[in-house]
Amino acid sequence: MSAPAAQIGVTGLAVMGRNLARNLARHGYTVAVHNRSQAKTDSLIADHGDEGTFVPSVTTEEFVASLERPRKVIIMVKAGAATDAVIEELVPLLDEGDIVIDAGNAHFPDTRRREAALREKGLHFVGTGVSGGEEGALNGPSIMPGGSRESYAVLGPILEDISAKVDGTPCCTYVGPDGAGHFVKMVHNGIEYADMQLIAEAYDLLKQGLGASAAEIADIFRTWNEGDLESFLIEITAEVLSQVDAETGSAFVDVVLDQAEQKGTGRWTVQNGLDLGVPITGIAEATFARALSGSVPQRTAARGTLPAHAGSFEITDRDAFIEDVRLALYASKVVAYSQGFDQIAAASAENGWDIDRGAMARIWRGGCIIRARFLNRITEAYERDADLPLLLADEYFTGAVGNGVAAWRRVVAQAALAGVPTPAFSSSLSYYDGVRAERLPAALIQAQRDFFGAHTYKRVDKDGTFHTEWSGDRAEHEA
Ligand code: NBP
Repeated sequence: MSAPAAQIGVTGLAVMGRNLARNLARHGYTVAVHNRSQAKTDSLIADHGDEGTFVPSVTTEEFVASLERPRKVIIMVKAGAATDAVIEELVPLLDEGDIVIDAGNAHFPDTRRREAALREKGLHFVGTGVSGGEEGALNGPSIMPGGSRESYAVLGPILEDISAKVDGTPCCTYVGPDGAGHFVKMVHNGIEYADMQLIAEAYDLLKQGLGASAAEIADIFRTWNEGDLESFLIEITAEVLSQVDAETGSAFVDVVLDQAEQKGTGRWTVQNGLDLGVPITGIAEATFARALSGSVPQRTAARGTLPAHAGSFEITDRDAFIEDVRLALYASKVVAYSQGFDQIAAASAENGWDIDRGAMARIWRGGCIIRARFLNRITEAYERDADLPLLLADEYFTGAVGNGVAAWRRVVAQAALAGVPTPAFSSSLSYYDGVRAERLPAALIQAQRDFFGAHTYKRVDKDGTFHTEWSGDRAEHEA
């Protein structure tokens, strides 16, 4: 008897692929499964074969043959060369109209290249962001698919089915053509960096400002998780801070080496922000803060050498300080998201992606690492005005952030006086003050540029482009 035709296939059965395949099977889909080395396929069937209908294959040829048409093949392998290798193997075996889905963490320019190459062969290529780690892949991730609308019509219902749900709404929607899905996933990860850094700064302020223990700070985060800050990251922060190291009996966080690693998506986000000229200072500071933490020779050279000339925190009202830090955290977080959504808007305009930012906030409400209550507020803001030029300027956010500005200033000022680094808190406040300024010192920069490079300038009082003869009679000419 021939094996049943599978509705969808997954190749690459490490933690993510294995769990995504199980998620599909648990939702009643017949799932073809394949892995380069057979052992992972065998162990999936041995451990979880009873969770649904799997069609295991040893070779790529068998795998492709086990799929109904149009074939839907999810690739879940290590991003980069492995993805190209798998595509190369698959493509000659596929037929026009088949859909190849890359659900790994591809860099969006690679997705654009692959989509164009497969489109030429009559195939659909869907670069899909998947967030939520292995737990999300199994129980419902946030899914950000790009590619053609035609492919989404076939694939979308399946992906929506297996995605996380919030209030009955799937955390999956069509993002936009070619690399749009992976782009949005990249910005999601960049925002995740900013969110984590801001939480870490809040923890440090509470620790150094109040001399609070990890367990005490865990309780503060637990309380915060009942309000506007409610989110997965705040929740797990409380969990991590409550953990006691079995070996030493110390707080777990105190035995972890203070060097944060990164896999590269934060760096991609910052590089792209620079390419687009969009200030994503929250994400950039978060990425650089990780780099600083890992700069061991520099830290060794500076520790105990660079004078601090710092005072200490002067906190008279413990609860008021905690509330100030909470408000500063919320305001800085809104800045980071506002900047990330600006980046999405800029890339969308540049690439003709037509991304609905409110929908992106909606599909991030569940399944993914940055899932949070306040994403509803972002969706509502873009529902009020789909072309909102600045999320911070939405009526809800002006109120919510405005409410905390005085606290934010106090926290950043106290940290600076006490010599405690708050790169993301303070740069976010600077961004806030910069973007709302009546007039910026950029006028002087433009004048300097005209002085040494004849780069010209515009005037506040009349139209046109001008240059001053700096090395001559200093007369102004229209350029
Ligand atoms: P890994 O990123 O660890 O990749 C391992 C898989 O890639 C194995 O199935 C391996 O096959 C396969 N593979 C490699 Br390596 N080279 C290959 C090649 N040349 N041809 C065919 N297969 C090859 O797996 P993962 O952690 O499950 O992540 C999968 C994807 O999902 C990645 O792109 C990752 O960035 C993304 N992602 C991961 C997470 C997470 O939390 N882990 C979250 C979101 C997205 P083998 O078994 O034969 O070696």
